[in-house]
Amino acid sequence: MARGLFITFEGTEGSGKTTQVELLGQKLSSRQPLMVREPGGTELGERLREVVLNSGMELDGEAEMYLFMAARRQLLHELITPALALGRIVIADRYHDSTLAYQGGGRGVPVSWPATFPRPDMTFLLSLPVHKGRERQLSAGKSADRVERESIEFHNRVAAEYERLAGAEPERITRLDASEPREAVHHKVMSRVKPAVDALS
Ligand code: Z5A
Repeated sequence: MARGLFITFEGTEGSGKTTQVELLGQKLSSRQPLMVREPGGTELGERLREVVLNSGMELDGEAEMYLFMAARRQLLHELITPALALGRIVIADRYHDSTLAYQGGGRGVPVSWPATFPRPDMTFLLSLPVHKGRERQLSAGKSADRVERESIEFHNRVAAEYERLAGAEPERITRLDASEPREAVHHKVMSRVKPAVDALS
């Protein structure tokens, strides 16, 4: 079976994931990559996004974890798995490492990696001090969602868990200094992505 290339971006808020996803998508546009963001990308995912991020509902941490994972499973089923099976490139703005970091590291919920969730071929962790990411969001005029409104201690635990995950899987997860200029970060992303893309054709 053909297997495309599955690339994910992770990091705390304002670390530049969406910026890097867009730059990479533009660079690889001739290959028409599938670009997705989490939670979202399907009708179920977008509805669950509203519930977990914007509804104001008080959620149990484990219930929240299952909602993120239900959205992910539907995204895999509808879009990611078929695209990879056709040999396409998939670029995801957050994936299961987010649940490990936020619900696992941040909330202390036990989170495992389901056997039916494929591991990305490569993951970029955009590493930035939490307060700098928040400053970027404030200067961009972005209002905080339910998770973003959590305490600085929560976000520091999330950042620490991301660092731990990167240390545990150095071959998959490339840690990048997200305080560097956008183009410098993109250049480092491309230096890892290009050989893998060349190997596809
Ligand atoms: N969440 C969860 O808890 N569990 C899960 O399983 C999943 C998610 C999947 C999703 O929110 C929330 O859901 C998130 C985790 C939780 N909440 N938190 N925290 P979202 O999708 O709305 O937001 P986000 O994923 O956190 O992304 P973001 O905050 O929008 O930021 P970003 O994508 O990392 O950054 P950006 O939009 O590319 O850049 C932010 C600003 O910085 C912008 O003005 C850029 O122009 C600027 N920027 C970008 N790069 C640079 C550099 N290099 N230098 C200077 N300025 C830069």
